This record gives sequence, structure tokens and C-alpha cells, in this order.
Amino acid sequence: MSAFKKIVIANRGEIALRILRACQTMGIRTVAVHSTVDRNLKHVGMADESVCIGPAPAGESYLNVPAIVSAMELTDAEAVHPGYGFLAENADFAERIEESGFTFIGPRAETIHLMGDKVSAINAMRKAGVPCVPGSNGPLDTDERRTRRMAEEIGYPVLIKAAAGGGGRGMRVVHNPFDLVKSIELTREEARAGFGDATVYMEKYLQNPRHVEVQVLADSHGNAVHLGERDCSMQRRHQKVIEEAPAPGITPEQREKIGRICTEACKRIGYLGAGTFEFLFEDGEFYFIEMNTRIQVEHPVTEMITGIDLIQAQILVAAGERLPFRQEDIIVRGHAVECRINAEDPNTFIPQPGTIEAFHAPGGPGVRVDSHIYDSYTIPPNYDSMIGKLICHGETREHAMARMRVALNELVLTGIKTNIPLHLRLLDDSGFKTGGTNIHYLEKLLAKNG
Ligand code: MV4
Repeated sequence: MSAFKKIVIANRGEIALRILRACQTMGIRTVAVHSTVDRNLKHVGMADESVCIGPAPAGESYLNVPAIVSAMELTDAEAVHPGYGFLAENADFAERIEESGFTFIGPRAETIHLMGDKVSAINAMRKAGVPCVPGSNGPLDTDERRTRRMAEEIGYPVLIKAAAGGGGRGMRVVHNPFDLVKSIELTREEARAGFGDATVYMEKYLQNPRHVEVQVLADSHGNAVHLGERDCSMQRRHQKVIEEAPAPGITPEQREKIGRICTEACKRIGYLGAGTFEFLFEDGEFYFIEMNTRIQVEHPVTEMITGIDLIQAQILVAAGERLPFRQEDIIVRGHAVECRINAEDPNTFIPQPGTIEAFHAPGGPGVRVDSHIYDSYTIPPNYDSMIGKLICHGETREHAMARMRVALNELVLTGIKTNIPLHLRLLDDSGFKTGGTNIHYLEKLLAKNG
């Protein structure tokens, strides 16, 4: 099995290591591209070749498109895996890679562009039969009377969102008609300053939804499958803390229905690769909000319940191969939970880079550690504070949580502060134990208990 002979891994940390492991399993040679402060990353030492692409600031290294293209030429690589973050959802990068005669491991540049604009993403999905939040169905114009009528019809509270936003950036809730025009203008200004695009749209503001997302995979032969859903509601300031799959309370019938809607939409738009349909889930209904055209941080919980290697599947379909399984081959088994381990103060959430003194990974049945850290590794201050993920699978949700508690207690990580104490607290929290808490749960819990 060798879809490609050599792949450049255009990322760092745990996801770069995860991609490297998939490549090695497939017999594909690897090139690590890294910044000057990242020479000691675990995957850099393990890769067949490595190329330094610039200094510590990501803008000059991990976002340095000419340097990455040069590294591909220099090493005679055929494809690039962007991981998540950095250039993963940059349509210009994907286009540039394809123009240079290489393969971008991900969707077509046109698809990334379509999904990057949230208004065009929602319109494409609505046309493809995906249920969306009641809203403006397009950009807001300057017709104040029309906008007012629209908000009345949708019903307050409404949410003004930037088309170029996403992931929680550029949104404003409007509770009454008196604040409407002012709020639209403020959001427009933020959007113009932040994204260089003042386009905004309106949606009904769902007050207590859960964040449930559907994982899909599609090949270039018109096949698409879904791998069930994940619940990512346990978050703080748009940073996910714990994710799980399946989502508590979703029945197999609901899963199959929303999954089929997503796969049909994939076929309709000619989607290629791995993708995630983000939904808000409230009162038993799914409402599409955004599509992510990348592999996500939380992909392991889906891998644990389906047994499918999502990175391997991404590489295969990028090479033009057919998906090696059909929908009926994908069976959700048991439950999986992921705790993101951050190098941060567990109370203030302030990042705490530094040198790891000792690291002992937990183990045993159903326990997976996706992390690049090792004894005496120094975490640079220049990047995200996530240093790894602990993922546990069990026959039931309770079983997975029991394994997670054991694994978190077994894990030894000294020399730096981490959010492990927060995870242990959450595992003992009655709301979390019951399952199905909404997107506001963690922030309210922290406000109450500190
Ligand atoms: C919403 C919403 C309520 N109603 N849209 C935030 C991130 C971006 N992906 C979309 N977001 C939201 N959109 C409507 N119509 C609430 C949020 C939201 C949220 C969504 C998912 C996960 C965490 C969140 C935290 C705050 C707000």
C-alpha cells in the first residue's frame, strides 16, 4: 500500500506526530518542516528528512507558503498534509500546492473557499438539504426597514455573525429592536478590521444548544460516508476542553438521518477528504452552522468508536483511491472521551510553557495518548498550549469515563502546570456525569466554583 511515496507534514506537535505515524504505517516516507525553535519536536527526530522553514513566529515558518513549497521541491515530495490550524483551511495555500504540481491532502481549494465564507457555506448546505438555523439566508444589506422586518420574523434574540468569521470570532447577540442597527454596525466594523470583509448575516440566536458535529469522509469517485457524531459542548471561550463520541442521547435513528443528510450534501458539492459538519443541537433538532474542511483535534474519539484511521483515509482519498469501506461497514461501538491536555494554569487558564521534568504516559485497554512530549522537552511559548490528548474508549459512557479517571490519575507530568486538575474535577461533576450538557455549562460552572 503506497498512495504516495513521500509526504511533507506542514504542522507541529501532536498532530504532526499523528500524521507521521499514519505515513509510517502506510510505508510513506516523511518530511518534517519546522521552525528554528522546533528542532527538538519528537516527529522531527522520527521523520525521514527535516527542513527548517523559518523562525519561531508562525507567520514566518508554519504559515510561510513559499518555504513549504520549496521544501517540497527540495525533498521531491508529492503531497502535503496540513494537519489542523495554520494552513489547513487556507484555500490560497491549497491552490498554490496544486498549481505547483503537488497534492494538497484535503478538499479542493474551491471547497475550502466555499466553506470559508459562512454565508456561502450555509447557502450551499441549505440547497443540499442540510437543516440550517432560521436566518437571513444571505448577507445583510443597508435596507434598515427590511433588516428590522427580518429580525421580527426570525424573532429576538438574533445573532449577527461575520461571514468571514467562524469559530466564535465576530458575533454579537441582539436582544431587542433598539440595539439592532447599532449591533450590526459594530459587528460590521469588527469584521472589516479583523477579516478585511465587512459582510455580516443574521441568525436566530439559540440560547442553550449543544455543539454536535458529524464526521464525514469522501473520495473522488462520488462516494461519501459518515462516521457518526461527536459532542464538543464542554468548552470555554471557544476552546474545547473535553469531547466525546457518540453524543449522549442521540439515537441510532437520529445518527443515521443526520449522517445521511451530510453524506448526500458531500456528494452534491463534490466534497473530497475528511470534513466536519458543525451543528447546534437544541430540543432534538440539528441546525447547521459551519463546515470544517480539515482533520480536527478531536478526531480520535471517532477513530476509537469506529476503528477507522481517519488520517490514513485522508491520504488514500487524496491519492485518488476509493474509500476502503462503505457506510454499512461503519459500526459505532462503545463510547470514547478525549481530554485535551494544555500546558496552562488550571485556575487562570494562562499558558505555562516550560520544560517537562518527567512524563509517564498511562496505558491499558482502551487508553490512547496522542502527544509529542517527552522527558526534558521544552514547550516553546510561540504556539498553542495544547501538549497532548488523552483518549479513552469503553463499552459504555460510564466505562469510558472510569478509564479516563484511572488514566488521568496514572499520568505523571511534572515541571509544568497543566489543566489535568480541571479534567479530574469535571469527571466528578454531576452534570457532566449525566451527559448532554450545553455549550454554556463549563463557563457557568467555573463562574460558580472558580
Ligand atoms: C450560534 C450560537 C447560537 N445561535 N449560532 C460560536 C462559534 C461558531 N462556530 C458559532 N457559534 C455559535 N453560533 C446561533 N444561531 C452559539 C454559538 C456559540 C457556540 C457554538 C459552538 C460551541 C461553543 C459556542 C460558544 C458560544 C456560542
